[in-house]
Amino acid sequence: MRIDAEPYEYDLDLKSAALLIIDMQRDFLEPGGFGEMLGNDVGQLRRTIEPIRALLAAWRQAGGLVMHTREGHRPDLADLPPAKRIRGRGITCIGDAGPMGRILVRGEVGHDIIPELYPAAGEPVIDKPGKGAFFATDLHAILRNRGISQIVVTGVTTEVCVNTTVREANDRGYDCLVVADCCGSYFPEFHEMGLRMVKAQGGIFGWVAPSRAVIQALRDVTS
Ligand code: TIU
Repeated sequence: MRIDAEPYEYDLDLKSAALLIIDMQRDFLEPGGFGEMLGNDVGQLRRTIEPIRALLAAWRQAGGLVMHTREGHRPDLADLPPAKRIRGRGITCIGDAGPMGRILVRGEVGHDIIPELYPAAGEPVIDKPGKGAFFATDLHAILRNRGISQIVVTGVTTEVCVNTTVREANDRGYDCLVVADCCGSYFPEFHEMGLRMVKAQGGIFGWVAPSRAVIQALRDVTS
């Protein structure tokens, strides 16, 4: 399945591919969570919801593997680096009570994935303590056990968790296709540069394509 991508076409093999949806959690996309705690306008990220929803529907329809990640920490905060706890130096810190429960803590309402993109039964959810989805998680083992070598990457934020994960994946030998309009940042210029960094130098970390190119390819195989 050829997808029109940059810097050149991406040859998607659905049986060897996973759609990875990174950190589409209330804590990043709704007021009162971690994103706002850091001083960000969470409205910047919400434009990604509809494109991801459409791609997710097409991917599920085609029978592809879907995986989700969530950034967050143990309720006892034993896995939280001290510098990360006070990041932003605001009034509230990770682990403090907020309107959606304790900020960035597993099991709290704010930590969970937004209802629009909620995981379906059987779709693996990876809980990660860091920015990269491979650090201190079983993502690599799950992908290998399922014979996955290609990752179609979506989610937030482009220059933080998406870029970190793509770099980790690239060094582990995965071919990453980043879906441009399905990623977002609190800073539009960082989003733009985050995508450019992936596809520069002949695709130094991977490929970039718009969701319409991926959805079109999926429709061609399912019709
Ligand atoms: N702050 C910011 O842009 N992002 C994060 O802290 N985590 C993710 O990107 N998920």
